[in-house]
Amino acid sequence: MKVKTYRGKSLQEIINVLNAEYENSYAILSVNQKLKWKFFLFPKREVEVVVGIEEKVKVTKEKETPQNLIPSLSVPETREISDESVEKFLLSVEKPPHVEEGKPLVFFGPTGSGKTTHIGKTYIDLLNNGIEDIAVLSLDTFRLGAIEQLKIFCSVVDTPFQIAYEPEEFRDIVELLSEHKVILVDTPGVSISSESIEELMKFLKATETINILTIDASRDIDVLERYFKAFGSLFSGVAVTKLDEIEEEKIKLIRELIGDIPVYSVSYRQNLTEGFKRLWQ
Ligand SMILES: Nc1nc2c(ncn2[C@@H]2O[C@H](COP(=O)(O)OP(=O)(O)OP(=O)(O)O)[C@@H](O)[C@H]2O)c(=O)[nH]1
Ligand SMILES: [Mg+2]
Repeated sequence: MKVKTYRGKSLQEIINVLNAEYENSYAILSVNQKLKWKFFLFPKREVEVVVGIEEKVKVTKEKETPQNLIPSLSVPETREISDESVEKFLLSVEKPPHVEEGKPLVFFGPTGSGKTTHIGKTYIDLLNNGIEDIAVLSLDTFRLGAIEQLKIFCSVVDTPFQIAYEPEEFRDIVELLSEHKVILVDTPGVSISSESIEELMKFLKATETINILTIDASRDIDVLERYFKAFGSLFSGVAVTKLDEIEEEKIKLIRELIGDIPVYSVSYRQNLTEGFKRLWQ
């Protein structure tokens, strides 16, 4: 399955194009509506649809695509970090060691740092690179709706999804899923408080995992520094999110902060199908 983003004036318009191109072999993963300001006064409504498409289906009527409905890569967003800056950053950082098959990648970090989005982006990136044998697991049991987000995503992309409420359950589920090439684990947001770290530790001790501290690049450097100190003993690497929300200069500070800690992946767009680079293999 490939995942693509379409933008147009209305959902119906996008559906018409999808029907013409892919008949029934697509699934809508998410729908968003945005107002785009043009010439300051006149907002333009834009609908953004993320779609999963069966790869075997051939695009038959390409010519019928309306001019105003172009796959997202060709639509520039208002605030963009240059790809060169991201590339430069990625070239300078430490690469993570090879990830053993079936070893869970646990994304943990502060609330709102982009963990769940990062799992979605990782999933799509793997899929687009031919890796389909993926399972998703969530420890995110505290927040209403938090599980739903991933559960719906997994059901649409037809991927095993499990929830672990207790450390022992986590260990058992990981064992059960160990046949999968990649296991992605979402977690509840943690604060620097020892209580929330201890809670997470119980799970991480239950089985062998690769723990990835997910940091939001737009947070103040001293706040990030505190997270590095608090979680220092816990993680094998970092995932850096929201690089699109910072000025070019700040990338250097983030780079300094990371030092020789391996960077597993970075994201620099809110959208699931864009702005993501994975360094782990
Ligand atoms: N601009 C931008 N926004 C992002 C990026 N990654 C995530 N976001 C946004 O950040 C917000 C929080 O993302 P989540 O994935 O829900 O964060 P989380 O860490 O799972 O949050 P909790 O589960 O509440 O701890 C959402 O609005 C995302 O769309 C990114 O790379 N760029
Ligand atoms: Mg989350």
